[in-house]
Amino acid sequence: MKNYHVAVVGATGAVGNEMIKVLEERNFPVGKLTLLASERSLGKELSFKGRSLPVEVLTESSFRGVEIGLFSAGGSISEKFGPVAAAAGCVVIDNTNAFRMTPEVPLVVPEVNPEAIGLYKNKGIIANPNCSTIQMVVALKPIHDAAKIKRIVVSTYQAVSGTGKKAIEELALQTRALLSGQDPVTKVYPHRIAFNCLPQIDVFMENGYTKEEMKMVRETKKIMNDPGIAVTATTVRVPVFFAHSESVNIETERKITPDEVRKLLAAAPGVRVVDNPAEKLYPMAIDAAGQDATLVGRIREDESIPNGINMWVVADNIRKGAALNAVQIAEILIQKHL
Ligand code: NAP
Ligand code: 3JM
Repeated sequence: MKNYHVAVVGATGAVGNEMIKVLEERNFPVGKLTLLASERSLGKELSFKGRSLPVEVLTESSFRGVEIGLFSAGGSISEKFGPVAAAAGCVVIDNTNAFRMTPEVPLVVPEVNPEAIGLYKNKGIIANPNCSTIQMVVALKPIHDAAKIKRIVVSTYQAVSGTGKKAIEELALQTRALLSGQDPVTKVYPHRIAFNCLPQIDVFMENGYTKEEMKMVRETKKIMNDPGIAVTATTVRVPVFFAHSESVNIETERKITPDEVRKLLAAAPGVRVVDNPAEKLYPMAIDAAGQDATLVGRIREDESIPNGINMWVVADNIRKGAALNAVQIAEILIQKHL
């Protein structure tokens, strides 16, 4: 079996760290691993399969001989270095917002549209969707295939780890400060996040929505290959460290019962149904953290319309929402396309 030269761009970050872990756990055939970050990380070492590897500074010549590049160092880094890597013959799997809506670039969730991966040939780039979109479409694709979803109304409860290492630290420090009667310091978010909910993720756009909300709207249509699905989103940051939760309301063309939904989802790849109200069992962030599956529960009829379903969808935003999804794409890429 062939081994590949893989580079992780943003290796010292929350997502990059998890990428290294997932490559190791899934025994991805890595021949050589190149770890890239900024000058700030010069001298750092990270461990992979029991060996310590140096972190190198990202430059335009970092991609010589690299076959697969997993990018998670922010949109502007991907915009600049993604095409450079692709020109050097590396297939870029990009975790940022940089190329998701570029028509020639496939936007992939392996459980939903693995066939799109072949389009990597267009630009040498495959985009990984936003974390909140990924877990939602994993849960909705089987229902869309069975009953055709006409409209989605989603509200998210997103963990601070989605903002990166500094935000994880900010929630911990603010919580400790407040519990010790001290003033909390706010640096990463526009307001205090400890003991609070912020109805703003990413920047505001002209239509009054945030960019994160519009990512969910546009990415869902592209991944499901159905521009006709109506999607509206409210994205909220909550004081949770790991795993995003989502209240998802759908309206379908054909009527589908909660039991049918449970049956479909029980057989769906990447989904675990956790739905037993009598036993107080439902998906929770503390159970999804560290797991690969997208947990779905609280499945019930929306009694306010003829064909409606409500559900609660939870997944680890750093794993399925980012690192795991990217490595799953890489696995299909090497099995079917390289
Ligand atoms: P993070 O913990 O803040 O890590 C950022 C990483 O980027 C670090 O490794 C950092 O290196 C590196 N970096 C920053 N500026 C750089 C530069 N000029 N040159 C080279 N490397 C640079 O953030 P994170 O949570 O891992 O997220 C990173 C990115 O991944 C986000 O900006 C976002 O675009 C994407 N992301 C995607 C999803 C998704 O849903 N698919 C989820 C979360 C994040 P240093 O340590 O040297 O600073
Ligand atoms: C998740 O470029 C940046 O500052 C990154 C902002 C960011 C993104 C993004 O827009 O790529 C932080 C966290 C995402 C994402 O997955 O969309």
